[in-house]
Amino acid sequence: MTPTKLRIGIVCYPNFGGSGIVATEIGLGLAQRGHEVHLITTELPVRARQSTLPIHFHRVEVQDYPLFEFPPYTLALASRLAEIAQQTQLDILHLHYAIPHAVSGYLARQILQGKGPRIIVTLHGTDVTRVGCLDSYRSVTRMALLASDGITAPSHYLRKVSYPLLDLPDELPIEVISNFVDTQRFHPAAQRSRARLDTLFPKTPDLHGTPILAHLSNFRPIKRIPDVIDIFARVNNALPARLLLIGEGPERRAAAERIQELGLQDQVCFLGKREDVVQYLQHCDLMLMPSETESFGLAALESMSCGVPVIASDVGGLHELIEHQTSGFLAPVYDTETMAKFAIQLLQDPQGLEQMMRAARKRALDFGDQDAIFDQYERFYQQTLTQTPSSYPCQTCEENAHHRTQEPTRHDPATHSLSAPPSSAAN
Ligand code: GMT
Repeated sequence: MTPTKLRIGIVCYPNFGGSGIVATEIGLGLAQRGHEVHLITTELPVRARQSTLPIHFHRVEVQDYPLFEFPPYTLALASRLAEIAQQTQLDILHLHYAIPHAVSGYLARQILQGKGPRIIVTLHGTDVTRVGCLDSYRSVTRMALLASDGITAPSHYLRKVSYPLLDLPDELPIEVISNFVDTQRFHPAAQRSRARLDTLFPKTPDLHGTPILAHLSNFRPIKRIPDVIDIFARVNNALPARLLLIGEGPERRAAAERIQELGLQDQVCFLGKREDVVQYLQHCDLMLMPSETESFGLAALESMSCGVPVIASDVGGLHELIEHQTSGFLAPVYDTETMAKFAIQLLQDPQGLEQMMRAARKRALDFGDQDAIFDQYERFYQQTLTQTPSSYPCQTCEENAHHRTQEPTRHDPATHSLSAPPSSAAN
């Protein structure tokens, strides 16, 4: 889209979490477009490992010391960001997941004495809804966000709740830029076949060819794994089925125990963490996402892009992504009975299932195709670069109580005035 090539630093948690995936894919997509991309993380993110694109990787080393109960990652990252920003003359520093990355970015700017790249923070979900809003983190996160040059969120839901939860002023712009998927990589199977996954269920040959429900997550309590199992058990009572669990996390052991208690162990396959999820997803019938909250639900979009409809709780960004009864189903959170009812209804109606599979794929193409989203990020970066860099709070006027009570949106260091930028979008 834009001919200007930028030097972009990207910071994220490099694990299997959605925020790390989104951050890495933005980096890869923008490198593909000719920008100079620097990934600054504790290890090379999963999705960057197999890429041949010329991405620069800078490891963040967190030095430990016997006195420390917790190694100070925030400080190590801040020092590394300042060093890299200076060495590589970054134009943009894009920080994913506010805690503590927004604060490290803020500190890096202080080290660079206000010079250096424009700082953009992408809020992802629990950095606002579960962690950022806690007393232990809210004030420092808020301060770092006020001092940033731009903030984005992947859904209107997350944008809206960020204001009250982080106590942000209404005038502070938060740009909604949706999460996205590579619809060419995450695609429906040329020939969908449940039988392709039969080898994953070797102990139940009599069930080979029966429907397969899937769940993909990091198995944290917020994902409601017991509800996934409950929905599956209800479906299986109505019609024989199988369950594919993809991912790894703290709830996995309890899940295995519950499945054993229900006597369903031979119908459930734990695949663990996978980098190659497409080949499994694209042969499943349905995806279950009964999460307690979800700012976006990246796994739902990936599943839909593979032509697999999602039955989800009607929360957060899932409400914006899934069109109820067209490209999936939404039910009240914790209502496993209704979610199971939708699943049974669909699995008993092959034509309806086919139709919904096509609608899910279409929704992914229309809503979250990555090229349109990369255009948006490029525009947002350019817009941020045309603004005066933010430097709130500033040494010169830090003592000015007026500035604090007026809740500045962006502080202009040239005039020490505090005003909303031209593109200010009200809450
Ligand atoms: O916020 C989190 O729980 C972590 C984060 C992650 O790294 O997995 O997930 C959030 O960010 C994803 C990418 O933007 C979203 O798709 C997830 O919906 C969101 N998770 C929650 O809001 C619970």
